[in-house]
This record gives sequence, structure tokens and C-alpha cells, in this order.
Amino acid sequence: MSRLVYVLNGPNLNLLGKRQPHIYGHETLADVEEACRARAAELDLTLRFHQSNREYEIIDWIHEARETAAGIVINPAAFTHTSVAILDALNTFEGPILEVHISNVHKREAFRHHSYVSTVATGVIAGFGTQGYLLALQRVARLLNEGAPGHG
Ligand code: CA2
Repeated sequence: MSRLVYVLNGPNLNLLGKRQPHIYGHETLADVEEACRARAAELDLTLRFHQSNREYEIIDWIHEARETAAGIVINPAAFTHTSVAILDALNTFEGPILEVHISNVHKREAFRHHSYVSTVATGVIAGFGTQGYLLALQRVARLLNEGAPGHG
């Protein structure tokens, strides 16, 4: 059984820790990746960690994950609120999908309150800062340990 998890990050998250720290905190995406890798090792998960500003790249990684991965943790960033294409791709994935938002999107502008991705996600974490990624990995590991459908 695969224990591979894709951690996917959408547009502008490459700026994490470099702009708007009052909303997204001081940690960079490289810090988040390092923390995810450490937590994954404890949970006996293997990670692929990616970020892109291009919708099609995120879709291609989801297609790749269909073939190999047991779970997906995704912060689709602004594509959360706009992308039927990412929703359609995620709908083809059989394992757990955990949607993560660093900020509490429900406390922010109304256009951030709707998520296409939430309509397919197994679970959603918002407003826990970058700790949300680690909690999502913990949840994926638990679901896989309990025999959630995944790849292989
Ligand atoms: O809270 C989240 O994680 C979001 O997914 C972040 C997105 C936003 O569009 C969503 O509504 C909520 C924005 C990511 C932009 O990241 C930046 C990080 C630092 C500086 C500027 C942008």
C-alpha cells in the first residue's frame, strides 16, 4: 500500500513569509516544506511537495497523484474559489483529500467563503496557520492506517 502523499500549493504561496505576515505569518514555504517532511517521517509517509502559480501544473500533479499517491493535501490558494478544473481533477482521485487554508477564510471577504475544492475534500482546515499542513498530514496518516482507499 502506497504511503505517498502529495502536498500541493497554489498561486502566490511562494511569497509566504515575504509579504503580508499579518495574514499568513512569518514562515516561508521552504520552512513549511521542512516541517511537513519532518512530520511525514514521524508518520511513515513519503512526500511530494509542490507549488505553482499555474493552474495546469496543479492539475498535472493531481493526475500524477492518481497513479501513485495515497492522499493529497492541497492549499489551492485563490484557485480554491475559482477553479472547476481543479475540482474536476480532484474528483478523479480515490484517496483522502485534505484542503488546507492558512488563514480563516470565513473571517475574510465574502468571495473567500465559497470553495469548489471543499465539495470534494474529505476534510478542511482553515485558520490554523501553517500548522494546518501538519494536522492534515496527521489526518491522512490516520485515514490510511484505518484503511482508507488509496493507491496500490
Ligand atoms: O489562507 C489561505 O491559505 C489561502 O488559501 C491563501 C490564498 C487566498 O487566496 C485564499 O483565499 C486563502 C492566497 C495565497 C497568497 O499567499 C501569499 C502569501 C504571502 C504573501 C502574499 C500572498
